[in-house]
Amino acid sequence: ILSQTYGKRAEHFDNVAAKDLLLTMERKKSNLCVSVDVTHSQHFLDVIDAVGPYACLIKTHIDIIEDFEPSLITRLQDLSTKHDFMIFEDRKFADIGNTATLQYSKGVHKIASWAHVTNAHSVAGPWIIPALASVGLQLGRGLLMLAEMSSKGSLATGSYTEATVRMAREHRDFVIGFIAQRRMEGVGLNASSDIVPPEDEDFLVLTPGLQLDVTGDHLGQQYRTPKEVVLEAGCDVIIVGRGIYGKSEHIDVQSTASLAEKYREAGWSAYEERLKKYS
Ligand code: UP6
Repeated sequence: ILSQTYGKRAEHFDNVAAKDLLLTMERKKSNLCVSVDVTHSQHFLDVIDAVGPYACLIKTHIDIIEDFEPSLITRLQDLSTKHDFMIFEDRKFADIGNTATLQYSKGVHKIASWAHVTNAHSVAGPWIIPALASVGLQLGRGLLMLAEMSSKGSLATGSYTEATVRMAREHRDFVIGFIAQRRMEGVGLNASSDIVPPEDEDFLVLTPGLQLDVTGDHLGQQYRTPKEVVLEAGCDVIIVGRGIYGKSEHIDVQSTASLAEKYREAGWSAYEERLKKYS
C-alpha cells in the first residue's frame, strides 16, 4: 500500500466516496483535510473559501454552528464545487443502530443528504455499520470507523482497536477506512477471525492531531507533524484544524490560506517521500 499512489489505490475500492476522495487527492495533490471547528456561519464559510484550494476534504462539526440554517448547506456545497473538495461530517455516531440511522438522516442537519463521508464509534457494537449503511450506501456515502483517537488517555487501544478493524472488514462496501494514528491493514487478525482479508487489503487512514510547531492543547489533544503521520506512521490524510484557522473569531484570509498551503505542501511532500521510500 505504501508504495502505491492515491490514484492507483482508488482501484481497490468499490465505494464511490472512497474512490472520489482518492481521485480528488491525486488531482489536487493534496492529502490535507481541514477541520473547520468555528461556530458562526459566515466565519465557517470564509475559512472554507480560504482553505478550499488546498484541501481534498473539509471536515465539519455542523452541530457547533450557532446560527445554522439549511441554506448553509447549499453554500457549503457551492464551495465544494468551486474548490473541488469533498465533505466529511465528523459526527462520531455512537448509539444503537435505530437511533444512529435517525441522527444520520433526520433532524435539523440531515447529514446523509450532504456529507460524502461520516464516522462512527464501535463502542455500541457492529450493528451501527449496517444501520448507517441502510441510509448512506444508496447515496454513495462512505463511513470511517474510529479505531484510535489522538487524545491523551484514549480507551480506543489494543483489543478495542482490533475489534473495530474486524467490524470494518465485514462491511467493506460502506466502511472505507479509519480515524486512527497508524495503518490498520492486518490489525485484529487471529484464529477466531472468519474473514481472510485480501493480500492488498486497503483501508484509508485519516489522522487528526497535527500541528507543525505545537505538541498539544490544554485539553488533552496531542499533536504530531505531517512527516511523522504520513511518512513514519503511513497515514493517508492529515486532519488539521486550529493549526490553520487559529484562535481568532475573525478570519485573516491571507494567513489562513497560506497556512493551508503550508500544511498541504508538508503533507504532500511527506507522501512523495513515502512513495520513494517504499518503491
Ligand atoms: N478529532 C481529534 N482526534 C480524534 C478524532 N477527532 O482531534 O481522535 C477531531 C476533533 C477536531 C479535530 O473533533 O474537530 O479532529 C482536531 O482539531 P485541532 O487540529 O484543532 O486539534
